[in-house]
Amino acid sequence: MDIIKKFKNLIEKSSKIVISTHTFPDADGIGSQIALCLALESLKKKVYCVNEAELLPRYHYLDEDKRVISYSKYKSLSNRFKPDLFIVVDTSSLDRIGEGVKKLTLEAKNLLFIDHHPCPKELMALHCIDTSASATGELAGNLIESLGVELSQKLSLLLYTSILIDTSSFRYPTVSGKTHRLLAKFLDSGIRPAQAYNKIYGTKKVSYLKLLGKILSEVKSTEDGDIAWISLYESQLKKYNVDFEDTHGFVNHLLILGNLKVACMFKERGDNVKISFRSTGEINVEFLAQALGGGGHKHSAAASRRGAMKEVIPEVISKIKLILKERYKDGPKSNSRRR
Ligand SMILES: [Mn+2]
Repeated sequence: MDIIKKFKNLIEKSSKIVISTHTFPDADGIGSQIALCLALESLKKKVYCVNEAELLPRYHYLDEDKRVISYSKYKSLSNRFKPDLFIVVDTSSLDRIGEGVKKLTLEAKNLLFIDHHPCPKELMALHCIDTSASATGELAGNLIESLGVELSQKLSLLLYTSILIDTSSFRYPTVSGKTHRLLAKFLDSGIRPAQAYNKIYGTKKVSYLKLLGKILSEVKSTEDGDIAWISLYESQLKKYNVDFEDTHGFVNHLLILGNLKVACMFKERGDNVKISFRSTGEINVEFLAQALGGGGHKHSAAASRRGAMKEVIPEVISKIKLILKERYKDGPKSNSRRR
């Protein structure tokens, strides 16, 4: 396999490696980053995990050995080095890793993206990018195995969590037999699904549930049920004392609706509205997000729009209506979920 060859060649040539991920990292970015770090260290490589900012406390359990440091901490280290290889995981855009970390990449001899987000073919050819992978964690797991490194419990929990979070508990179309064969190896290491699941989803307070209840009780949908959406205001986060970062999964609750094609969540964030899109399969929400200046995957994407909620919501919903109308103008498609 081409990606594996590329990766092994680069690793063989490198002894000093820095690994980073995008800003506001999720468990896929962090899990893949730390798993790769531990695997490469077991091969006697010198490795630093450097992110633009420190990890949020909620992710500390993934980083027991405190391997991830902030850019400013790294700059203050006396034994920092010029890396032979700089690895960026879970994004293929240097604009997404933060200003400080971006500067660090210039010091490296080689740069490698390990990612599963859609990107130009040219970039894909030069890096370890596989858009068919369910998560960067799946890719990282394959690469780690190719190095002959054992999938220990520690590595397995990190990578299992990566895939769990990026597939919304293994429900997205990117989850394949290959994904599950890798997941089986993680379970064989001794980790248990509940162990990973509870750390990610089982840590909330009653106030969180009340906010979720409030948001879901105000769900809106088009008459035919093709589109459903929820909205979250900053004043509500304050009132219920919930962290913005904890609300990303709210939109997934809409996926239980029978006739649904596209689910959206609008989140007020200062002068911007963050929009999350989910598709139940037929509609490519990546295009939708791109049309609004964002991006993502076919089944899950996001964009950000300047303006007030009351302007952005109707604008975006009418765009989606147009897209659906165009797609279904010749009558319903035969592969429709409801039929
Ligand atoms: Mn990811």
